[in-house]
Amino acid sequence: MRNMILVVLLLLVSLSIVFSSQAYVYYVEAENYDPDTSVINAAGCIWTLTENEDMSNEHYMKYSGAHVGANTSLFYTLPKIDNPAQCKVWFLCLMPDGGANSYFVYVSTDGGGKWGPQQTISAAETPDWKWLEWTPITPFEKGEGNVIRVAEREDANLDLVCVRNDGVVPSIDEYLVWMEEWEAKQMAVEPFHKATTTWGSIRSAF
Ligand SMILES: [Ca+2]
Ligand SMILES: [Ca+2]
Repeated sequence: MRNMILVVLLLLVSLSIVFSSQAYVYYVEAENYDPDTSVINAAGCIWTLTENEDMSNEHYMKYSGAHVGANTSLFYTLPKIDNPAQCKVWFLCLMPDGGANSYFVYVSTDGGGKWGPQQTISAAETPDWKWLEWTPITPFEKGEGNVIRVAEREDANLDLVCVRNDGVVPSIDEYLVWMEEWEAKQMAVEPFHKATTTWGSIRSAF
């Protein structure tokens, strides 16, 4: 009996080591911003929820209006991070011209109370949706409380956000597999109430 208990304890310890060293990968649709804190319309600055069947979840956030610098912001609260080292953020975005190829971005590690310095991220303009990488200068912290803020700087559009520490470039194919596992995990811990999303027509070209 004592041996049995020892074996079970060893198994639990090794399982916790395996899980704590797992890569952190989290995806969130741009349109699933935190509704209570995000500001999508202020003083002529507007993020519009836009339908497009080629986009992930058939929606993306389109910015239009004045460029006064971070007047409107989309906030994304990240789930608990066990290993924040090497964490980077990726945006699936559309930056079609020189007036639409940048965002202002920020990190908070205390749930949005204080924010790290503003960063500008940009990429060469192209007519295609692409993954833009961001290495935050404010490092994420272990645990809960990490929040990303994406604010307008130009007219760049946003479809999907990914945060990860495994150095891998995100893809829609990976996201679809990840989403199934994520939804199964959510169903295991809480009533499933966000099943309205349809994934059938997501373009697989990314
Ligand atoms: Ca520009
Ligand atoms: Ca989307």
